[in-house]
Amino acid sequence: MFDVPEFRAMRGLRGFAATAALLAAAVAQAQAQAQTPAQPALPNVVILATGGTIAGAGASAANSATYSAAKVPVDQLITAVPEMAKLARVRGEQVFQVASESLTNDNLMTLAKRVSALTKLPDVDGIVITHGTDTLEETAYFLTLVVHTDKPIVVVGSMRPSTALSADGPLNLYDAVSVAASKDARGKGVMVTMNDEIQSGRDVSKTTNVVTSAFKSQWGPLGMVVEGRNYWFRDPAKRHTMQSEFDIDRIDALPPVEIALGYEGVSPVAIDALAGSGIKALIHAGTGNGSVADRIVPHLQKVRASGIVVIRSSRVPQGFVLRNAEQPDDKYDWVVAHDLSPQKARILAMVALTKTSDTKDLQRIFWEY
Ligand code: DAS
Repeated sequence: MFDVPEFRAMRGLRGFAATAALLAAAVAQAQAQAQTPAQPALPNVVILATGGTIAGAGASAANSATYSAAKVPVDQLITAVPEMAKLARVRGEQVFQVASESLTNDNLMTLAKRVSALTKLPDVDGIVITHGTDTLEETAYFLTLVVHTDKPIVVVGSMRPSTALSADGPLNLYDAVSVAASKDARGKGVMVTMNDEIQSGRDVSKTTNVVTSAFKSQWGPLGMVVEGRNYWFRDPAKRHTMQSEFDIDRIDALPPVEIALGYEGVSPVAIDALAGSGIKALIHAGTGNGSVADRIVPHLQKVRASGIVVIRSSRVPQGFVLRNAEQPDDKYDWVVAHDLSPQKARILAMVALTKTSDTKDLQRIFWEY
């Protein structure tokens, strides 16, 4: 077809023109690449999944509070937020798949040892732990006490299941990976990203049991994370991670520590029962500034006399317990929990008791951590 000299000539010319155009395009691309600096390699972030609402699923999108926790596997959590791939090279491990109210001391130890091992790997730049919100604050505090690293570790949950309208999990997870991938988040202790805020794992608590703004610190957040950028407003005030005298790699087990609540009309039954159960310390979650009902004082004195450490905390979420104010702590040889909630005082007591049961040393530890 068209096999005439003129066409042959034209076809030759067209072939030459096409080759020239391809060459020109190749040269232009090479020049462009030469001018565009190579993109720096993305940081490596590992997501350790433990369960909770962030992995929850409800029957319908309208179920923001009625759902089953701990259903969605970690790989699905990652694929649900493809934008994270622009922040970091992300990979996931399913450590547990449970609602966090059911986590045990052994689970805490397993998780912390895995986190510690990962932080030692040169190709791990940050770690995210997805977690139920009920005990998230306890895990975050435990990790900040015992994991020796300045790499960012971020614990994250959600108040609504992944299947709900306006689910908060995907953005919380995106923020957590963003912070974990950030150089400016190094050395801040273990953090929690919820509702655009970056909270200190030590200070944060779940203060409301249904809203997405549930997580608050009485001393305020460390900062905020917005569209993948961190805005810092304060640093942690207490010892953590690299500055901690406690190291998960040298802890084999956590001693039993329990909590007894103070309230109007309280009887000594719970305290007496706990005292006989083999505990090493008892946290008294008192009213007001750690007050103890007068009929309870002799029972706590008996607990102390048996060798069990007594630690006065308060059921009141704000403020801190003053030593020798509501009770003569020096005289009774009791410890005060400072600003720690009863549940966080228990975490610190378990960790501290792996090293000392001397009450003066324990009180120092409660001032410093
Ligand atoms: N049961 C809660 C938990 O796993 C669900 C949640 O809020 O994450 O902590």
